[in-house]
Amino acid sequence: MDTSAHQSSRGEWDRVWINASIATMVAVDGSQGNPYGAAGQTALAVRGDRIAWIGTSDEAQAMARAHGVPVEDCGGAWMLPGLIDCHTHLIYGGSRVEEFEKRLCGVSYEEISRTGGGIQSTVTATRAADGDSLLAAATLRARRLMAEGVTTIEVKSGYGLELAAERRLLEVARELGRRLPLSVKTTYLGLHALPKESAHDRANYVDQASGPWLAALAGAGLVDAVDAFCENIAFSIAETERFLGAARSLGLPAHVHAGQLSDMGAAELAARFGALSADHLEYLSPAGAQALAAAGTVAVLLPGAYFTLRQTTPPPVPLLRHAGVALALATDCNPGTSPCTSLLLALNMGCTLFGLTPHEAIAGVTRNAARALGVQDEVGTLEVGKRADFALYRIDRPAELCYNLGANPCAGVVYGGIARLEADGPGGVRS
Ligand code: DI6
Ligand code: FE
Repeated sequence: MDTSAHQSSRGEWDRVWINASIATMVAVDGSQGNPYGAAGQTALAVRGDRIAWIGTSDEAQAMARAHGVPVEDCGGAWMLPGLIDCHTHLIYGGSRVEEFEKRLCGVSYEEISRTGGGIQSTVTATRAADGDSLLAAATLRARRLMAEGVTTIEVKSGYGLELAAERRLLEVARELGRRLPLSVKTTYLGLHALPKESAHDRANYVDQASGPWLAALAGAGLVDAVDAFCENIAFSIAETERFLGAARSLGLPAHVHAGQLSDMGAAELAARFGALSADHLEYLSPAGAQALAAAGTVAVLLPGAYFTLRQTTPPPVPLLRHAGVALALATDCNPGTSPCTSLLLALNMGCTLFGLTPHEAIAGVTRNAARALGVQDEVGTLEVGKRADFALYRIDRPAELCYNLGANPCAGVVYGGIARLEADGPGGVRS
């Protein structure tokens, strides 16, 4: 896409933002001075839901005066592409706060799972919840993400584990995208956990999830991609392969939960299927990293889960870097291992726990997160022709987004060219 400043006739702007420090997040090879892009360009114009022009504030003001274009003064705020949370389990019933509290009061994991805790308790609560209550709870979580400048999220199913409940989760995800100024990509996480009723019939569960359930959900237009938790406590390489093969035959792209607790070769499997992303990757071999690089599969790192599980082996970032794998970061928002609705906190953790540079971390929630969802032609960078999704931050430099612990410097969000300049907080998002 052309980032040059002269793409549209200035009379065709709907609105122009001036006096911003613009981080386009366009990859600039060998860029030393400003890896965030757009040095000297401080204005951005919008036409419809697209970015129409990027240039200097002087030019923008002259054109705005000549053509009567409305001007928004950013007052020196930093402008970034709308952030993308490319891995969430945002929709679920119930909460696991009691479990959290019990554990911290000395109750063992074994006791908790014997008494119905853990992932199965979320499955039970999710199956019992109706669409409206799932939507209400997910809306609250989505608004917390949006208040930080998030404009695109991925949402996985995986807490229904039976056709009707999985369908309800995916329908709620679609509804969320219709109701909020937020783009939602849906993922059918058919292989997340084995439901209790299938404890003695694994093969049948995998058959159902890969066959009739996948076909029905995809046929209803509810599935943008699929995902599987390939892990010794979840699903094997062979089971994951069966599921991904079924998805491929329907033309659906894949994500894979790979290497969270052990290296079973799930990254290589993801690469073999040309997956959009392989996620977690605390346990990854050099061959796995090479395979991801060769396939162009994005590594999605999830420091919230690493932190919550108090893991001590971080993903091998130097290995991934050296292999040339694109790195993304996400919240992994889920009730069990990452009850996190702050992508800015994930940025901080990506730097402090995993050793990403601030530039890598920010690319991981913009440009590379877009790639992880296959939406890089639409969003993820600020370029003429892309959707006008951007966020404004009151910060001195982009790294401040990673530096703060628990602050939200977002001063406004524009989604599809429509401004929401007031930082009106989680309750005040246009809907
Ligand atoms: N990896 C995780 O950490 C979560 N799911 C997954 O695939 C755990 C989900 C939960 O405990 O509810
Ligand atoms: Fe996850």
